[in-house]
Amino acid sequence: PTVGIVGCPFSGGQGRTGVDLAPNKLISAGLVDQLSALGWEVHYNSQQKYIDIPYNPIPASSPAAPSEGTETFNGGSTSGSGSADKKIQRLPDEDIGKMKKPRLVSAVNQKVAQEVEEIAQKGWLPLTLGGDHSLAMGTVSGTKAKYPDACLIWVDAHADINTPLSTDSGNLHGCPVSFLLGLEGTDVSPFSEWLKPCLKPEEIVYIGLRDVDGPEKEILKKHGIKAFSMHHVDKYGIGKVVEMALDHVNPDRSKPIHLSYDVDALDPIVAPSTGTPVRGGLTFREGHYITEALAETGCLVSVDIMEVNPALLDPSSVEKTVAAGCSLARASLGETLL
Ligand code: DIR
Ligand code: MN
Ligand code: MN
Ligand code: MN
Repeated sequence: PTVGIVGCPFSGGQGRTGVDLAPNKLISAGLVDQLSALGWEVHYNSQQKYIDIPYNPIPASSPAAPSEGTETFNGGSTSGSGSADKKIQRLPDEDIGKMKKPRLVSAVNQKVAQEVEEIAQKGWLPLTLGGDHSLAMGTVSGTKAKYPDACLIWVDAHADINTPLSTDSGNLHGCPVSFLLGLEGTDVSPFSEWLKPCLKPEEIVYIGLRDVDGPEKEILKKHGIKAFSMHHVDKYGIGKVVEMALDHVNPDRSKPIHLSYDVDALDPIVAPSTGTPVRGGLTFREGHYITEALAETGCLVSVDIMEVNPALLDPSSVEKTVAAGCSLARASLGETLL
């Protein structure tokens, strides 16, 4: 089997820089060799296609210090010292309604959608390393282009289903699911120029929720979207929750599965270096059980590992979080304990 790693160094869907450093960190930690050792042929993109997007992603006042040799198209890349950067004309990216950095988020996700689709069309498994979770607009769109009947398993502390109308923060990493579903307010430029609603409410299931905004709860209820919160994990155990989740979106275990994994689903003790940690999360084993059980179905066709932020907290926290990102990727691609 072949995996195509889409490293996407993007932080424009939320307010904290550093999440753009995760793809390089996960690769530096040895992910390519680890996946090769599991028997995968591994292809890894250069991230080059993401650096020439012509929107200024950060306010002029932001301090910026990109590390040498790190290709980013957000935090720091506009500081003027990067040689690649000087060739890029930066256009303003004003808020649209409440949405922050809409042009940048849209342009990046359009490229991600193309890249994920290209990899999937070859019959390879796209493994997208975020970057923030707004990138799932692109990854899921790309997967759905190849596999129209794919279901989506969203592992997260958050529902990420705010609409451009309901969002309080304006951060688009809190909104990707509403765009994929085509909810009210998402038929808006520049997204509507490429992002077509591709997901039905009965095709998504959540695991790990514990920080859901009021309007998001209403949206989940209104559309009858299945969600297993941490309460359900406590009540039934993770084994039963994954079984019930699959029974909902994939009763015959016959449909392709896209797994979109936000590492903040894990407890902050397990994955501390992430932008919006919420206590009371999945244990290390619960978090990995989900990926192992999904790998066992043989239906996984696309995987996202999102929201690792190597710029947050101390070196030991970063190491834990990066290691968790790598081990979740390995388990999703079939690593077993025995
Ligand atoms: C919140 C937080 N619901 C928002 N969302 C986060 O900004 O819309 N998503 N952190 O990952
Ligand atoms: Mn989250
Ligand atoms: Mn998320
Ligand atoms: Mn988040």
